[in-house]
Amino acid sequence: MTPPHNPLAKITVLDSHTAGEPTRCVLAGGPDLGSGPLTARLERLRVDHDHWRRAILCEPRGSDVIVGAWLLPPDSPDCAAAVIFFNNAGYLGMCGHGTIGLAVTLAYLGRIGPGTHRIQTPVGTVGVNLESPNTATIENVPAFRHIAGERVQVPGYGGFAGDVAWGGNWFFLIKNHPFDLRLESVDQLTEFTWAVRGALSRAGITGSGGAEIDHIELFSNPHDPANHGRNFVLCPGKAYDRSPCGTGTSAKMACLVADGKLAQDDTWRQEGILGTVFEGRVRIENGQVIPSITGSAFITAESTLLFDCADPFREGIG
Ligand code: PYC
Repeated sequence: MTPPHNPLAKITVLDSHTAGEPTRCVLAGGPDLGSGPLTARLERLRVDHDHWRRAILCEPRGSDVIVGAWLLPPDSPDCAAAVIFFNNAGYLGMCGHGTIGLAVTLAYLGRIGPGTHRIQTPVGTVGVNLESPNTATIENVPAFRHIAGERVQVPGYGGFAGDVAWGGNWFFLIKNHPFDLRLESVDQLTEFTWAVRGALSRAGITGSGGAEIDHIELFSNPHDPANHGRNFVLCPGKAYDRSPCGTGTSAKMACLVADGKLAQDDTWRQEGILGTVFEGRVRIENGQVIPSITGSAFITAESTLLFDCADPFREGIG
């Protein structure tokens, strides 16, 4: 008799969205990444088990928009958890919306309570203050502007100036452009920002140490006067961030501090393309800009992903 199903594996996930941007938190199942420093475990996932990233996030079980948050035991006793963020294209250093989603997920599971916690990420330990079951403030890794006003020639569009900044990922931030940042224009915004990314790469414009700039961020005036600015962020796998982007807001605040336009404890209300808002602040410590981002997340699903040996798409499409 042929068995009806032949599961290769089961992976338990909890899905949430933060300001509209989804996060899939991997709770159990999947490969053993061993122990030791988180960067070594990320390397094991990247080199030996990358098919699991695609299987969990890409179609037919996921989509280009989802960011994965692989929950792991911390290797430091003062941390509540460790996490590796990933998407349809690869791995992220940090993820602001994802960390808020993770905090709300851990609260939903009863693994953390109200108050402050520390979470390890591959680019450093971040702080989380769980303020309510759905709201958290994260304290990010230090952010900084690497290059101010770099010009790039974008084929078909012309020349644009932007700042190169780190907010846990590398960003190119453009203020002056001809586009209206509204949902109806996302195809046009995606094509433009994708062209900017290609132009930066061809021109050899990078973050420090030659790091690829894989997030492009456009700014405009906010639609809601209660906010300070609106953004559109293109993520590395060509999906746009539905949220105002925590690492992108961190990079923006580092540029504002460098320009003398934001000081410690000022509030920066960053509106995203859906109109949702992250509230940002900075702390300056030993000359470093340490951003905080407050946002809300909601649990959307508790699921078990099944991977059948006979399924031609068990490792995802793409
Ligand atoms: O919130 O930092 C963020 C983020 C990065 C990519 C998608 N969201």
